[in-house]
Amino acid sequence: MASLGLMFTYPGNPRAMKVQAVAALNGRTLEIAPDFVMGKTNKSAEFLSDFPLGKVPVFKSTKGLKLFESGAISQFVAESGPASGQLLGNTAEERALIRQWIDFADNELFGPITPLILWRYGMGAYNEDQEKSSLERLNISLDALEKHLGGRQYMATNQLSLADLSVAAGLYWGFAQVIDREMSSKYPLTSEWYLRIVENDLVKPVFGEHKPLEVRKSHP
Ligand SMILES: N[C@@H](CCC(=O)N[C@@H](CS)C(=O)NCC(=O)O)C(=O)O
Repeated sequence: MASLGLMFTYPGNPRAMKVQAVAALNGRTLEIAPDFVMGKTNKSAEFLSDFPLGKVPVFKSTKGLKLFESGAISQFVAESGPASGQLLGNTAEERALIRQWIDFADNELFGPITPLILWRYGMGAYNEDQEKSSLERLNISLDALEKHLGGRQYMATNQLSLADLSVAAGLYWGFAQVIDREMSSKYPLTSEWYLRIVENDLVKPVFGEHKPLEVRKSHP
């Protein structure tokens, strides 16, 4: 089947993985811009004239639609195939619940996790106050997920939806750098659910093998 379009991103970007997993579940394909260089391509005049924020992922559809924000790109890709009902919801209630978890992932997971991982990836300075407050925020979010997942297989409906992919993408860097064995043992349902999503047959080739973090890096 013809490609839906071209996505610009760097390798290992969970926001782009979310989009690619949506495509995989929907039986659709999209291309990844082959020569993209983070910090260079996305700051070039040509890129900025299409996408002034200079952030990735961004997407150009084969029909010329230009999209930034991974949530909007995911929605477009989800709408473009036979699993759109599964991914986006079949009723007003399902669509609202799925949207709720998409927003939760952006605000309550990417929000606290980003400052926790930046210095651990060597991309910023350690700040003790920020580390403490971000960990507190992350624990509140994980407590909420753990309570919600009691008796549930999936985040919003009874099948894998964009809610699951968005929350898994939001936790991807967290499980890579922050949520180590000790921390994840406090959140068994969330940890099991995360594996259920990232090890789904269609999702796994996108998210890659999950390698549990033994002990997170402590402050420098
Ligand atoms: N809300 C946006 C966030 C995009 C974003 O922050 N992307 C980062 C990389 S993961 C970026 O491109 N940063 C470059 C910059 O801020 O200059 C989305 O979901 O797409």
